[in-house]
Amino acid sequence: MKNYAIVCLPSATVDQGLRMNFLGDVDVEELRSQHATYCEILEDFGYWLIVVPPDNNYPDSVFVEDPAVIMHDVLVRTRLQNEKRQGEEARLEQALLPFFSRSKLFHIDPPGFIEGGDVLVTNDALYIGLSARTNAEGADQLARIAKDHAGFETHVLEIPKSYLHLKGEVTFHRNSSAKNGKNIITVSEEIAHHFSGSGCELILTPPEERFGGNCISSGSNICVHADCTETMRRLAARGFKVRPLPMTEFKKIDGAMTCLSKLFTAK
Ligand code: CIR
Repeated sequence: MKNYAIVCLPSATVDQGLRMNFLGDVDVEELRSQHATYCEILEDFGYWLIVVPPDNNYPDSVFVEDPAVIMHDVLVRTRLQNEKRQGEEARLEQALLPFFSRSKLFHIDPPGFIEGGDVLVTNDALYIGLSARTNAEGADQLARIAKDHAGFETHVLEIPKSYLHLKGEVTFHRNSSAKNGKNIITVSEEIAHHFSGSGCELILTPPEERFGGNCISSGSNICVHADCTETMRRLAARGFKVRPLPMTEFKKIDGAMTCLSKLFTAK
Protein backbone atom coordinates (compact mmCIF):
# COMPACT_ATOMS: atom_id res chain seq x y z
CA MET A 1 0.00 0.00 0.00
CA LYS A 2 1.14 3.53 -0.78
CA ASN A 3 0.15 6.92 0.56
CA TYR A 4 -1.16 9.08 -2.26
CA ALA A 5 -2.01 12.76 -2.53
CA ILE A 6 -4.12 13.90 -5.44
CA VAL A 7 -3.77 17.57 -6.37
CA CYS A 8 -5.02 19.72 -9.25
CA LEU A 9 -2.83 22.44 -10.72
CA PRO A 10 -4.23 25.98 -10.35
CA SER A 11 -6.14 27.14 -13.41
CA ALA A 12 -5.44 30.45 -15.19
CA THR A 13 -8.83 31.61 -13.82
CA VAL A 14 -8.05 30.78 -10.19
CA ASP A 15 -8.23 34.46 -9.25
CA GLN A 16 -11.99 34.27 -10.01
CA GLY A 17 -12.50 31.66 -7.29
CA LEU A 18 -15.47 32.05 -4.95
CA ARG A 19 -14.85 34.09 -1.83
CA MET A 20 -16.85 35.07 1.24
CA ASN A 21 -15.04 38.41 1.73
CA PHE A 22 -12.74 40.51 -0.42
CA LEU A 23 -9.25 40.33 1.08
CA GLY A 24 -7.35 41.65 -1.95
CA ASP A 25 -6.63 40.59 -5.53
CA VAL A 26 -5.08 37.17 -6.01
CA ASP A 27 -1.51 37.22 -7.35
CA VAL A 28 -1.73 34.17 -9.65
CA GLU A 29 2.04 33.76 -10.04
CA GLU A 30 2.54 33.85 -6.28
CA LEU A 31 -0.34 31.40 -5.85
CA ARG A 32 1.29 28.99 -8.32
CA SER A 33 4.55 29.24 -6.41
CA GLN A 34 2.75 28.55 -3.09
CA HIS A 35 1.07 25.54 -4.71
CA ALA A 36 4.40 24.22 -6.01
CA THR A 37 5.92 24.48 -2.53
CA TYR A 38 2.87 22.69 -1.11
CA CYS A 39 3.39 19.81 -3.58
CA GLU A 40 7.10 19.60 -2.69
CA ILE A 41 6.21 19.34 0.98
CA LEU A 42 3.71 16.54 0.30
CA GLU A 43 6.46 14.64 -1.52
CA ASP A 44 8.93 15.32 1.30
CA PHE A 45 6.31 13.91 3.66
CA GLY A 46 6.27 10.66 1.67
CA TYR A 47 3.13 11.06 -0.45
CA TRP A 48 3.03 9.91 -4.09
CA LEU A 49 1.58 12.78 -6.03
CA ILE A 50 -1.19 12.34 -8.62
CA VAL A 51 -1.41 15.59 -10.54
CA VAL A 52 -4.65 16.54 -12.34
CA PRO A 53 -4.16 19.14 -15.10
CA PRO A 54 -5.67 22.62 -14.65
CA ASP A 55 -9.18 23.37 -15.95
CA ASN A 56 -9.95 27.02 -16.72
CA ASN A 57 -13.71 26.33 -16.66
CA TYR A 58 -13.47 25.74 -12.95
CA PRO A 59 -11.61 28.48 -11.06
CA ASP A 60 -11.95 26.55 -7.77
CA SER A 61 -10.90 23.16 -9.13
CA VAL A 62 -7.56 23.44 -7.30
CA PHE A 63 -9.55 22.66 -4.11
CA VAL A 64 -9.82 18.90 -4.64
CA GLU A 65 -10.86 18.25 -1.07
CA ASP A 66 -14.45 19.19 -1.84
CA PRO A 67 -15.64 16.95 -4.75
CA ALA A 68 -15.01 13.60 -2.98
CA VAL A 69 -14.97 11.87 0.39
CA ILE A 70 -12.77 8.82 0.97
CA MET A 71 -13.24 6.32 3.80
CA HIS A 72 -10.54 3.64 3.44
CA ASP A 73 -11.52 1.86 0.17
CA VAL A 74 -14.87 3.66 -0.20
CA LEU A 75 -15.04 6.59 -2.61
CA VAL A 76 -17.98 8.99 -2.53
CA ARG A 77 -18.57 11.57 -5.22
CA THR A 78 -20.03 14.56 -3.40
CA ARG A 79 -22.47 17.12 -4.80
CA LEU A 80 -21.10 20.66 -4.67
CA GLN A 81 -23.57 23.33 -3.60
CA ASN A 82 -22.41 26.26 -5.72
CA GLU A 83 -23.33 25.80 -9.37
CA LYS A 84 -20.05 27.39 -10.47
CA ARG A 85 -18.30 24.36 -8.96
CA GLN A 86 -20.75 21.67 -10.13
CA GLY A 87 -18.92 19.52 -12.65
CA GLU A 88 -15.71 19.30 -10.64
CA GLU A 89 -17.06 16.12 -9.04
CA ALA A 90 -17.06 14.03 -12.24
CA ARG A 91 -13.59 15.21 -13.17
CA LEU A 92 -12.05 14.24 -9.84
CA GLU A 93 -13.90 10.92 -9.83
CA GLN A 94 -12.25 10.03 -13.16
CA ALA A 95 -8.83 10.78 -11.68
CA LEU A 96 -9.50 8.74 -8.52
CA LEU A 97 -11.28 5.73 -10.08
CA PRO A 98 -8.12 3.78 -11.03
CA PHE A 99 -7.38 3.47 -7.29
CA PHE A 100 -10.86 2.30 -6.21
CA SER A 101 -13.25 -0.52 -7.07
CA ARG A 102 -16.44 0.51 -8.89
CA SER A 103 -18.40 -1.57 -6.38
CA LYS A 104 -17.18 0.83 -3.67
CA LEU A 105 -18.09 4.00 -5.55
CA PHE A 106 -21.12 5.97 -4.34
CA HIS A 107 -22.58 9.39 -4.96
CA ILE A 108 -24.84 12.01 -3.36
CA ASP A 109 -28.22 12.73 -5.03
CA PRO A 110 -30.30 15.95 -5.12
CA PRO A 111 -31.63 17.62 -3.06
CA GLY A 112 -28.62 16.70 -0.95
CA PHE A 113 -25.41 18.64 -1.26
CA ILE A 114 -22.23 18.13 0.67
CA GLU A 115 -18.62 19.26 0.24
CA GLY A 116 -15.54 17.32 1.36
CA GLY A 117 -14.37 20.37 3.31
CA ASP A 118 -17.27 19.77 5.70
CA VAL A 119 -16.41 16.12 6.34
CA LEU A 120 -13.75 15.13 8.85
CA VAL A 121 -12.90 11.46 8.34
CA THR A 122 -11.17 9.60 11.20
CA ASN A 123 -10.33 5.88 11.26
CA ASP A 124 -13.90 4.87 12.06
CA ALA A 125 -16.10 7.96 12.22
CA LEU A 126 -17.28 10.96 10.24
CA TYR A 127 -17.89 14.44 11.59
CA ILE A 128 -20.08 16.40 9.20
CA GLY A 129 -20.46 20.16 9.53
CA LEU A 130 -23.76 21.64 8.37
CA SER A 131 -22.93 24.83 6.52
CA ALA A 132 -24.06 26.93 3.54
CA ARG A 133 -22.37 24.20 1.44
CA THR A 134 -23.64 21.07 3.22
CA ASN A 135 -27.31 20.40 4.03
CA ALA A 136 -29.02 17.83 6.22
CA GLU A 137 -30.07 15.71 3.19
CA GLY A 138 -26.46 15.49 2.02
CA ALA A 139 -25.29 14.62 5.52
CA ASP A 140 -27.98 11.89 5.86
CA GLN A 141 -27.05 10.31 2.53
CA LEU A 142 -23.34 10.28 3.37
CA ALA A 143 -24.00 8.92 6.88
CA ARG A 144 -25.96 6.02 5.36
CA ILE A 145 -23.18 5.18 2.89
CA ALA A 146 -20.61 5.46 5.69
CA LYS A 147 -22.52 3.05 7.95
CA ASP A 148 -23.49 0.50 5.30
CA HIS A 149 -20.23 0.34 3.36
CA ALA A 150 -17.46 1.42 5.73
CA GLY A 151 -18.98 0.69 9.16
CA PHE A 152 -18.42 4.31 10.20
CA GLU A 153 -20.49 6.21 12.78
CA THR A 154 -21.44 9.79 11.87
CA HIS A 155 -21.68 12.88 14.06
CA VAL A 156 -23.41 15.93 12.61
CA LEU A 157 -22.76 19.42 13.94
CA GLU A 158 -23.52 23.03 13.04
CA ILE A 159 -20.44 25.06 12.20
CA PRO A 160 -19.93 28.73 13.15
CA LYS A 161 -21.38 31.08 10.51
CA SER A 162 -17.98 32.70 9.94
CA TYR A 163 -16.53 29.40 8.61
CA LEU A 164 -16.86 28.32 4.99
CA HIS A 165 -16.22 24.66 5.87
CA LEU A 166 -15.77 22.63 9.04
CA LYS A 167 -12.28 21.48 8.11
CA GLY A 168 -10.93 24.99 7.81
CA GLU A 169 -10.36 24.66 11.55
CA VAL A 170 -9.89 20.94 12.20
CA THR A 171 -7.76 18.09 10.81
CA PHE A 172 -7.42 14.41 11.67
CA HIS A 173 -3.83 13.09 11.71
CA ARG A 174 -3.44 9.32 11.26
CA ASN A 175 -0.37 7.39 12.49
CA SER A 176 0.90 10.49 14.15
CA SER A 177 3.82 10.67 16.53
CA ALA A 178 1.53 10.35 19.54
CA LYS A 179 3.47 8.69 22.34
CA ASN A 180 0.24 7.40 23.85
CA GLY A 181 -0.63 5.58 20.61
CA LYS A 182 -3.58 7.86 19.92
CA ASN A 183 -4.24 9.62 16.67
CA ILE A 184 -4.36 13.39 16.81
CA ILE A 185 -6.92 16.03 15.92
CA THR A 186 -5.71 19.62 15.56
CA VAL A 187 -8.70 21.87 16.18
CA SER A 188 -9.65 25.43 17.00
CA GLU A 189 -10.60 25.90 20.65
CA GLU A 190 -13.93 27.27 19.41
CA ILE A 191 -15.20 23.90 18.09
CA ALA A 192 -13.01 21.45 20.05
CA HIS A 193 -15.88 20.25 22.29
CA HIS A 194 -17.42 18.45 19.29
CA PHE A 195 -14.43 16.09 19.18
CA SER A 196 -14.02 15.30 22.89
CA GLY A 197 -15.53 11.81 22.41
CA SER A 198 -13.36 10.98 19.39
CA GLY A 199 -10.75 8.99 21.32
CA CYS A 200 -8.07 11.15 19.69
CA GLU A 201 -5.60 13.46 21.38
CA LEU A 202 -6.82 17.01 20.73
CA ILE A 203 -4.26 19.73 20.07
CA LEU A 204 -6.03 23.07 20.40
CA THR A 205 -5.31 26.08 18.21
CA PRO A 206 -6.23 29.68 19.05
CA PRO A 207 -9.50 30.82 17.40
CA GLU A 208 -7.92 34.10 16.26
CA GLU A 209 -5.50 32.17 13.99
CA ARG A 210 -7.62 31.46 10.91
CA PHE A 211 -6.88 27.96 9.54
CA GLY A 212 -4.64 27.14 12.56
CA GLY A 213 -6.27 23.71 12.97
CA ASN A 214 -5.89 23.07 9.26
CA CYS A 215 -2.51 21.42 8.76
CA ILE A 216 -1.01 18.31 7.15
CA SER A 217 1.30 15.90 8.90
CA SER A 218 3.33 12.78 8.39
CA GLY A 219 4.76 11.18 11.52
CA SER A 220 6.42 13.94 13.52
CA ASN A 221 6.48 16.41 10.59
CA ILE A 222 3.69 18.92 10.30
CA CYS A 223 3.03 21.66 7.78
CA VAL A 224 1.23 24.72 9.17
CA HIS A 225 -0.09 27.99 7.71
CA ALA A 226 2.89 30.34 8.06
CA ASP A 227 0.95 33.15 9.76
CA CYS A 228 -0.32 30.85 12.55
CA THR A 229 2.56 31.56 14.91
CA GLU A 230 0.94 30.50 18.19
CA THR A 231 -0.27 27.27 16.55
CA MET A 232 3.30 26.60 15.40
CA ARG A 233 4.61 27.26 18.90
CA ARG A 234 2.11 24.81 20.43
CA LEU A 235 2.86 22.09 17.86
CA ALA A 236 6.63 22.49 18.33
CA ALA A 237 6.15 22.27 22.12
CA ARG A 238 4.19 19.04 21.50
CA GLY A 239 7.23 17.59 19.71
CA PHE A 240 6.40 18.21 16.05
CA LYS A 241 8.93 19.39 13.48
CA VAL A 242 7.01 22.34 12.11
CA ARG A 243 7.19 23.38 8.47
CA PRO A 244 5.54 26.78 7.85
CA LEU A 245 3.86 27.28 4.46
CA PRO A 246 2.75 30.72 3.20
CA MET A 247 -0.83 30.44 1.89
CA THR A 248 -1.65 34.15 1.47
CA GLU A 249 -3.06 33.85 -2.06
CA PHE A 250 -5.24 30.82 -1.32
CA LYS A 251 -6.63 32.51 1.79
CA LYS A 252 -8.03 35.30 -0.40
CA ILE A 253 -10.34 32.71 -2.00
CA ASP A 254 -11.03 30.93 1.30
CA GLY A 255 -8.65 28.06 0.64
CA ALA A 256 -6.78 26.33 3.44
CA MET A 257 -4.06 23.70 3.29
CA THR A 258 -6.07 20.47 3.36
CA CYS A 259 -8.40 21.84 0.64
CA LEU A 260 -5.58 21.45 -1.90
CA SER A 261 -5.29 17.66 -1.77
CA LYS A 262 -7.05 14.42 -1.03
CA LEU A 263 -4.84 12.03 0.88
CA PHE A 264 -5.55 8.30 0.68
CA THR A 265 -3.91 4.90 0.90
CA ALA A 266 -4.23 2.38 -1.94
CA LYS A 267 -2.21 -0.23 -3.90
C1 CIR B 1 -14.99 27.87 -2.53
O1 CIR B 1 -15.58 28.84 -2.06
O2 CIR B 1 -15.56 26.83 -2.84
C2 CIR B 1 -13.49 27.98 -2.74
N1 CIR B 1 -13.14 29.32 -3.10
C3 CIR B 1 -12.73 27.57 -1.52
C4 CIR B 1 -12.90 26.12 -1.18
C5 CIR B 1 -12.06 25.73 -0.03
N2 CIR B 1 -12.20 24.35 0.25
C6 CIR B 1 -12.19 23.82 1.47
O3 CIR B 1 -12.18 24.54 2.47
N3 CIR B 1 -12.28 22.52 1.56
